[in-house]
Amino acid sequence: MRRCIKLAKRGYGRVSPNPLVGAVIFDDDFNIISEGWHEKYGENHAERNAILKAKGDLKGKSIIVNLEPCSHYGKTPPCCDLIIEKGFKRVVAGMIDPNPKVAGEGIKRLKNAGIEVIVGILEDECRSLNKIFLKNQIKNEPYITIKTAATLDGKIAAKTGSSKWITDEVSRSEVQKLRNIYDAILTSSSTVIKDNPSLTCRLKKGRNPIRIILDTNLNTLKDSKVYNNDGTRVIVVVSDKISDKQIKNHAENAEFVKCPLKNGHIDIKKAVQILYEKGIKSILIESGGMLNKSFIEENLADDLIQFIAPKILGDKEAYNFVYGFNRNNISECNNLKIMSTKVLKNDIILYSVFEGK
Ligand code: AOF
Ligand code: ZN
Repeated sequence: MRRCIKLAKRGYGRVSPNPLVGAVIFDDDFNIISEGWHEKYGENHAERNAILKAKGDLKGKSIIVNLEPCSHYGKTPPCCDLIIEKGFKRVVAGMIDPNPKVAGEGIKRLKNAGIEVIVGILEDECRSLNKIFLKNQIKNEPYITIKTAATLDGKIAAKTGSSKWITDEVSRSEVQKLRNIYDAILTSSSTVIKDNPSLTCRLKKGRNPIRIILDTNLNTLKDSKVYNNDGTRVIVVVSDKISDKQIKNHAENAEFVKCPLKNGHIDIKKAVQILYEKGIKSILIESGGMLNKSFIEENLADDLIQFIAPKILGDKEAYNFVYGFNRNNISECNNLKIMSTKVLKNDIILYSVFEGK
């Protein structure tokens, strides 16, 4: 199963809105006969790729896959039909497919064909691998992660605004990996104005995420780097009070979405739903304390990825990665669950999930 998960990750950035899936075919002595993964949206599923690559008869062999084999006709025919046709004796699945078109039907069909089926191996890891797909299928909402790069005392910039370079180059290359995973990166107009980021993915085999800018009053300059015409989709979410004329005069290659306001700012709950309907299944927020706070306060963020540098800024006027809750008691805190940590060269990454998510 660990091998399946590893193979599945080769699909990062290429399979959305479909799940990440890897499959391994093996014999009774646990020799690997073939492996495959879901490589690209709309193309063969992992199981079919592993089967097509295998040489020789597959009768009596076993196949292990991190997601239940499908039973429906989508862009491709049902994988469980192919597994039955090839005469496999055993199927091991990491988890049930949450897609209502499958949801246990694949397992049932395999069992009815006399195949031994084992479900739930490394299930937590399998669920975490497909956390985006799971949330999309169950809630019809995008998966939202807040990413921050801060000092030990939680500062993302000094009071002068200087924020380069809190974390080191190893951390920054990890951020590139994240940008390759999410459908879109979301930031605020103030971050665009202050930092002029490009928000691209500079990995060799990576692809650029869609760029989303929340710009209530259309304050960003149209020659900001985020509007570079590099073939990447750019979406600007503006107030529904912004006129078509203002939009026409702004960046030519961007799409504009008008959104109602809440307390003078974009209603992010509405914005997120509009974006989901536009095909954005996962969002990485790379912004400042205000926007981070809004996503946390509206209970929209699923998890938090914190890059922490071993530095202390210590100025109470410096910018915090979350700003403006004004809470007086510890009992009013937002609680998270720490899932894992990764020690890099100088910095660490802390992964936590918001309580109730
Ligand atoms: C994948 N890759 O390896 C597996 C999937 O439209 P289709 O035919 O590509 O079907 C997509 C659904 O198939 C997907 O939502 C999931 O339920 C199931 N399994 N999908 O993209 C795979 N095994
Ligand atoms: Zn399938």
